[in-house]
Amino acid sequence: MPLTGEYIPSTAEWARKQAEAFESSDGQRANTLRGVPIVVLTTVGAKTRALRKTALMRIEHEGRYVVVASAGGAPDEPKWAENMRRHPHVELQDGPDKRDYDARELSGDERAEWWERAAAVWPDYDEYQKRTDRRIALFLLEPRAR
Ligand code: F42
Repeated sequence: MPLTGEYIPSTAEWARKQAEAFESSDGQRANTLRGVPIVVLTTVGAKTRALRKTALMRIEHEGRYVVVASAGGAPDEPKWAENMRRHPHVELQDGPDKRDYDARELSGDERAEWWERAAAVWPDYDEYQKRTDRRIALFLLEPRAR
């Protein structure tokens, strides 16, 4: 069941533009960052309950995805992370495919395994983690039963 609600654009202009161009072109445009594929995550706002759309690096393995709340290693966690803790039902668009997922925050060995996969796709994640005392959260997205 797709998410419904008012869409409120991100205040990060560059990221908003990429998310909107990607979504409006069915994933045909604005679909990479420095040549690496991206996806667009839709979350329900923790406070507004509005739809929030976020461009993120595409990290996929056997039909499941992980999203990395790095925000470039900024001290503050990206807002979409708390949205997902409050409302784990999310949508993810990969190319033309938009599906519903349940988000679950990772820890322990499972987190370490997926961190390796994430850093293999986007090595800067290791740099981002060095820049902040904040432990960068990883969320696993598992397909919801249709
Ligand atoms: N960010 C990452 O963290 N990881 C990535 O892998 C990543 C890849 C990526 C690729 C391409 C690209 O264009 C951007 C990429 N980004 C990546 C940046 C990402 O798209 C986001 O811009 C970034 O993670 C910051 O996310 P954010 O949710 O903090 O966005 C801010 C700028 C924002 O939009 N804030 C809103 C605002 O009004 O200031 C609020 C958004 C929100 O969700 N509000 C909540 C609500 O209820 O609506 C309330 C939140 C609260 O508790 O206050």
